[in-house]
Amino acid sequence: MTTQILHTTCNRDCPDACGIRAVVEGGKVTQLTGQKEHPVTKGFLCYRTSHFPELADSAQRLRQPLVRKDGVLQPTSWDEALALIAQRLLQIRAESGPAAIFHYRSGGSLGILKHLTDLFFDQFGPCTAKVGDICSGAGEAAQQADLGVSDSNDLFDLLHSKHIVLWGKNPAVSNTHLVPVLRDAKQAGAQVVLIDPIHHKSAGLADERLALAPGRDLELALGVARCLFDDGKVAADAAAACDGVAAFQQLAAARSVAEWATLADVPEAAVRALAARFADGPTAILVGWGMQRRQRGGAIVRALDALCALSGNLFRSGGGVSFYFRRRKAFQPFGPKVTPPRVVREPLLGHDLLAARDPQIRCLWVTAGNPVAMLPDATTVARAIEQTEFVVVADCLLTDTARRAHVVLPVPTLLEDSDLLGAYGHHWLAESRPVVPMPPEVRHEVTIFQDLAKRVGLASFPQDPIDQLKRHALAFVAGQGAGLESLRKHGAVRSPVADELLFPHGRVLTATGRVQLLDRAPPPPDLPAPPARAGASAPLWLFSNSTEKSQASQWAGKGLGERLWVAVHPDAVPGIADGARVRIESVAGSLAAEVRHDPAQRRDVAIVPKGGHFDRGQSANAIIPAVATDLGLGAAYLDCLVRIVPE
Ligand SMILES: Nc1nc2c(c(=O)[nH]1)N[C@H]1C(S)=C(S)[C@@H](COP(=O)(O)OP(=O)(O)OC[C@H]3O[C@@H](n4cnc5c(=O)[nH]c(N)nc54)[C@H](O)[C@@H]3O)O[C@H]1N2
Ligand SMILES: Nc1nc2c(c(=O)[nH]1)N[C@H]1C(S)=C(S)[C@@H](COP(=O)(O)OP(=O)(O)OC[C@H]3O[C@@H](n4cnc5c(=O)[nH]c(N)nc54)[C@H](O)[C@@H]3O)O[C@H]1N2
Ligand code: SF4
Ligand SMILES: [Mo]
Repeated sequence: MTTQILHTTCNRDCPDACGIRAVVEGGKVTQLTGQKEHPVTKGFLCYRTSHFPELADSAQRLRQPLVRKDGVLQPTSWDEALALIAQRLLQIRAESGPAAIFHYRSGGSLGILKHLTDLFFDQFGPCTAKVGDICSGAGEAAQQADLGVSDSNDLFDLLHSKHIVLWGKNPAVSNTHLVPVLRDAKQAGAQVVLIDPIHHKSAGLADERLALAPGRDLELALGVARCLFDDGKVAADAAAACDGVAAFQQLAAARSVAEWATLADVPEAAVRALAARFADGPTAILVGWGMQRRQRGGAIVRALDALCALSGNLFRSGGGVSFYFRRRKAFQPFGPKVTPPRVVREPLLGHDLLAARDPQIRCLWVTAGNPVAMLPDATTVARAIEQTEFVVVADCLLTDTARRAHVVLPVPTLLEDSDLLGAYGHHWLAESRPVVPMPPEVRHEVTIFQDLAKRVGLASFPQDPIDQLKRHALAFVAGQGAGLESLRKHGAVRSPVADELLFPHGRVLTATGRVQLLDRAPPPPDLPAPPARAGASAPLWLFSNSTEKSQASQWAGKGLGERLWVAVHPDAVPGIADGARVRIESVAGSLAAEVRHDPAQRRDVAIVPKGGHFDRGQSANAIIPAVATDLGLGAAYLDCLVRIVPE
């Protein structure tokens, strides 16, 4: 049996975009590790991708196209599947116009060629498109408003930091390749502070931990700002670099430091100590995704931007307020931006699908996403999809969403794909290439759309081979050492269009060149709690955080198991034993689960894993109401109160 060592790049929705080293024996992947040469991957992969072959070989893997006949999904040929899709797309467009067709693409693969899906529907319509971003919408919109861009200093600039604040972030689980950088920074003398209501694996990295009250980051940030103003620690150049200093100072002055500390539920001394760290920089804020998935998520991230700028940490090496790395910046788009005839708001997808009129949404195309499990108010999302006349799902796995489709199209997995990747956790670019061939009845998404374009008469859709499409995408950077041949020769290449420092000249990218400081501080939302009843816990904040074993709804190995679990402090559920069966109730519904006592947690939180399957009754989203964030149409997944009730 021949053994080959082959390399590719992970395309999952993860900040790291790892270089993968695959050992392939007799045409099968027998081991996956990280590339040692990749400056960020450093030779290791996360649990979920190391164990990916088990999932790719499981019964969940889609290996041939399926078409619904007599109510049941049945294997069919590509010709039959694509002929049916072409006929229905043409018919629905002719009868109801392209607004009756809605294309939903999520982040199942971050490959840049996946954007050709958007191009197809832009050219065929333009069709109804999604707006908003349930993942990072609020944070990106906040940074866009404040800084004119959401991007970051070089990842390794953290080695110059004196303090690194992990603000609502759990890198040990969801951004694992940040961990060695944090360790190196600590070796070089940096202190790490973790600000998170939840006690999790990254606590082991922290020199100090603030377990503040859920959603009270705005109050904490204003308390820190108040200290900086009171103690004369606002940077000398802040007035010149920022617009709105006086108004922001007024927000901070609305309460005393002690009052802000009480509202955030942390000791006053901790607020003062945090302010001292900002004054004694360079201090970097690494903004996590969790707390911007709240109704005030935009305002919270804006407050962190303001803290960074006012404390003089925005323009210096070792500083910065990093939420995102602009992963698509280096790539040339495949077509112009078009204005869709109508939009569906991603955080309110179920509602908007059902409410759409003149025309109704008659066709839904889902690619690289499992909205039935992953969008809030999942029960309404499922119902809306079930009621849609014609649903096509392109995926590698038979998901909750695929089970509701009329046509299911099997596409390559991350080990079979061919594409280009940027990363949202560092500035390296790389290529993905198959380490194993895809099964015979699986097709690359680009070729699916090329075939479909011919069937529906779209002459303008590019029919070039995949390598040529990659060259098109790399046209901006090919002359600067990041062409396709360079990527192939060197593996990952640092993006030539990303500087070491995001703002090296003391100016940001807003219209005035100055930071726009937060000018309003909305109070915390008044959230509805389910009614009390005998034996039920007090209202608890429901967290649905990333777990090591899954990538959203894609579970490695045995998956979540039979029963959903919910972790709580024992005092939060008086009379309910560890291991007891319970129901988790919100105003939107309830789920069966098994209690896990965790004395390290606050007494007002309940934690379930992100990504449970809807049809197995394990998706937190079945009980999470659909509410948009204040900015960027994100989803306020975490503003959800539940009670734990014995079963
Ligand atoms: N293993 C694994 N890794 C993943 C993913 C996965 O599903 N599994 N998903 C990927 C994706 S899609 C994304 S977008 C990223 C991000 O994935 P996320 O899981 O969203 O991000 P994290 O930053 O790890 O986790 C959010 C953190 O925010 C904290 N948090 C929640 N509310 C608050 C609050 O009010 N205040 C503060 N200070 N903290 C709060 C949570 O307790 C949690 O620790 O990770 C990617 N990485
Ligand atoms: N309660 C709660 N809900 C959440 C979150 C949370 O923290 N809590 N996090 C939110 C976040 S941050 C995100 S990003 C979303 C994630 O939500 P989704 O993007 O829906 O995530 P997945 O469940 O990973 O679905 C991605 C699908 O893409 C498929 N796929 C992989 N590669 C390809 C490919 O090349 N082509 C195609 N067509 N398909 C492919 C996978 O098999 C998988 O079924 O979930 C959100 N939902
Ligand atoms: S999911 Fe993230 S950490 Fe895991 S291999 Fe892929 S890029 Fe690396
Ligand atoms: Mo995400």
